[in-house]
Amino acid sequence: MRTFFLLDIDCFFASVEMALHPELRGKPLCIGGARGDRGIVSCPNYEARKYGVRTAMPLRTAARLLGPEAVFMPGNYHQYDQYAEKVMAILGDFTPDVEQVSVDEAYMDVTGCLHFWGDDPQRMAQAMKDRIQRECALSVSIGIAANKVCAKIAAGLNKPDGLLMVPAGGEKAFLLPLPVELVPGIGVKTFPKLHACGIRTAGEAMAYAERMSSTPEALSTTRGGGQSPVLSLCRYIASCAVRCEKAAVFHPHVEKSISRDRTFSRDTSDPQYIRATLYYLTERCCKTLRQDALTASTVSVRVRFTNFTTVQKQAVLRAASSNEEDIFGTAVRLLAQLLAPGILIRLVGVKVSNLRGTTQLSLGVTPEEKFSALHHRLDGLQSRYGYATIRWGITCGIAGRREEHP
Ligand code: TTP
Ligand code: MG
Ligand code: MG
Repeated sequence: MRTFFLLDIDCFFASVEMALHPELRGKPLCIGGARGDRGIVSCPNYEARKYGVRTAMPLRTAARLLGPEAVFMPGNYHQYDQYAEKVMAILGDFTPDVEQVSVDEAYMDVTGCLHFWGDDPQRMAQAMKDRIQRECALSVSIGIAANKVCAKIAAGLNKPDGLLMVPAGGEKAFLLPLPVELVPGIGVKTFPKLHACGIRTAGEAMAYAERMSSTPEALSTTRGGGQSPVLSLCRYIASCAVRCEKAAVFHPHVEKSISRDRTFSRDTSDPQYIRATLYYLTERCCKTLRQDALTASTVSVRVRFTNFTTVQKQAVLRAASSNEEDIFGTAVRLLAQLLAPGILIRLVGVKVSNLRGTTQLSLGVTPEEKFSALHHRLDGLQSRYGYATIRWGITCGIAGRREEHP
């Protein structure tokens, strides 16, 4: 039997802002843009959630629901990364088995460390929460269980500032009454299919899996036939009640892709401005690649028109790269294929994918290596003295506009 924790920071982006600006505490707060901007809310704090504001809601809808005393901020992603790193480092002091699965979330296998805490997982989790609160001024929620799925659900059930343990052996009783929407790993499009079969809770899914296990349909799967998506989902849910991860197999989290996009405050057809914005977004992707010692081999560009139609094109680079010269060179060619003169667009975005780690030693000899060395120097200067200290001329066209978040 093993013990897993899932820790998730409560309203992460907003919590960092409240940690940095304590005067914001107690007020509804939305991260994602200024009040009245056209973008969406990326993180509302819990005061804002009381008014029905949710992640991905348009900022303007949020402003209507919240009234004038609410605070809106574009967000400082560099700060959020730093806070996430600090929290993850604290987790590493408690257990070596930390698997970060998103910016503010990590699984831990604490089985081997529990004896330090009198074999009391809740004591260990409380100590973790206290230390994060003391050192980062952030509140987190922790779920504890014998498998990762139950730990994840438990962390979400008592947010914010939650600590919930599923007793070993109590996984089935814990899952039975929960709506299927709470089980992680099921796509949103599948819920209507479950509902159509009268399955709304995990318990109903388990009963369905059991009922169907002796039907001809299920038997056909044992002969290599297909299994209905509903049945396989119900079996997956049933497996969550008995699933005891034997050992933690942790892989360092490697992003599959990195993307940045920008919704303009006013639709535009200005090619220079769109190009400058695309460069700026490419630069942000490249900085992340360099920071994580990754290179990308595929670039894609996305454009959304005034009528919300979105088009996308992608291309493979001649060689994997993290340099703007290669990636923007390809991105701007793709952009040219997507734009038409005079046609207004509301969003432009760039994505790099097919990522892999850079293992080769750079000797600074080839032009690519020289560019790479230059970019690393610029990254260092910009992160130390600010983005505007030294910048490529092409981005001067967007300087001072709200689109820019260094
Ligand atoms: P979550 O942990 O999903 O959400 P949260 O921390 O804001 O709130 P909760 O208390 O429910 O955990 O995501 C972490 C951060 O990632 C969040 O603060 C903002 C960002 N995010 C997005 O930018 N877009 C998204 O669609 C989601 C879900 C999150
Ligand atoms: Mg969170
Ligand atoms: Mg999260």
